[in-house]
Amino acid sequence: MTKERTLSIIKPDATGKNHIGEIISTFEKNGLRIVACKMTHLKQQEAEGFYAVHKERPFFKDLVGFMMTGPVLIMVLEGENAVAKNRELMGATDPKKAKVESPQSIRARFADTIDENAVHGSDSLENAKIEINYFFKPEEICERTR
Ligand code: IDP
Ligand code: MG
Repeated sequence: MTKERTLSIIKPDATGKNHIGEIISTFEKNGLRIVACKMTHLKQQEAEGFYAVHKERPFFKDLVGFMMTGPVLIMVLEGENAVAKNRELMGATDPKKAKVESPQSIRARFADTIDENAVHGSDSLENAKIEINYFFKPEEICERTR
């Protein structure tokens, strides 16, 4: 087991439905700790840059548009196997699948459609580092002192 950091975003559908607390609570109850956090309304350039890996996908424009429909909560989560743990807690990309596979997952509980699915989570340790650097300066990440 190794301590890792991963990037989580609570997307505009979930912030709009007032589910921030329940989502964070899910992370904390499952061994993930928030070590950096900011609430922001993404600008087009920020959203496009963040999802650049998906720029050839047919849903890219809609995804970027959706991510700007309201505030997002961007967090760095830390814990043992944080990348995989967060993906497990999130559930499948399509909430309909998540509801069948993992009814207690965040997407099963708080999302209904594949395009508005409550949370983002880094999919590998390598991408976690890139995504954390995209949104946070090193000094914005709080080391645990007690
Ligand atoms: P992930 O968020 O589970 O890692 P990705 O395949 O990386 O899923 O897709 C990024 C985001 O793009 C998804 O979370 C979802 O918001 C959106 N998305 C993915 N596939 C579709 C689709 O088929 N239609 C519409 N939106 C999609
Ligand atoms: Mg992804």
